[in-house]
Amino acid sequence: MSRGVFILLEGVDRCGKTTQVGLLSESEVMAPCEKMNFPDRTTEIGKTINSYLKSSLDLPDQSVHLLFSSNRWERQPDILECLRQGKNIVCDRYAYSGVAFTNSKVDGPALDWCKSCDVGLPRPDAVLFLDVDQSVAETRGGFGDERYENTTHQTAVRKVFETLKNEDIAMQGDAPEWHMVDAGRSIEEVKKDIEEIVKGVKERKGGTPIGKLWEEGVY
Ligand code: NYM
Ligand code: MG
Repeated sequence: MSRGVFILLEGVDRCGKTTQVGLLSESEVMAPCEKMNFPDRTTEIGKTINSYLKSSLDLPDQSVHLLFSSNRWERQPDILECLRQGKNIVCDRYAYSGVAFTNSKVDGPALDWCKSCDVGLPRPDAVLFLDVDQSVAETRGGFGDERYENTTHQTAVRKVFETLKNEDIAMQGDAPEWHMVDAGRSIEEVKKDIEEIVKGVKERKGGTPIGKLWEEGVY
């Protein structure tokens, strides 16, 4: 039995990720599929993260960064088991959000420090970046409800995503594939585009070993 593929959807807040993760998880191209999302607010660590995002708890930037990372590590065994059992994973945010949202803070921790916490996690086969104009994202419902949801921070977050994309492209062979998806279109158009991308990823990555994130090229 071949392993499952690990598809990650990333982007700024209100880019439509959660909608598309839901649709992709039900699409036949991903069957059998396990849907995951980070932060996973259901765990004890996730509940603390939720309090931080709702601004009912303050923490130093490094401390909350480690909680976000730890929230991924606590799902590491499940991710590996799924992939080994031949189940595909579609994931709503992962370590890329982790690095982008922390490193983009004013006087935030350095990029390499941010990345180091997630080095060795199961590596996604592909990062699908849902790209939407910041002005469009901000008109979508709920923008501004949580910490980080302001124009200045979101603009800085985009720049770090761009850096991470370029680093992965420079790593070539073993890095996740990056695909920029124009998420300013209708839900149906974006969905079709994503499904086509995923078909290609399955063909290219299906038979390869499960990789570890950011292990080569950084240290
Ligand atoms: N976020 C998400 C981080 O700051 N670090 C992380 O590691 C992850 C996974 O949490 N603004 C931020 C991005 C979002 C916020 O995510 C909540 P969501 O997908 O809106 O529930
Ligand atoms: Mg959000």
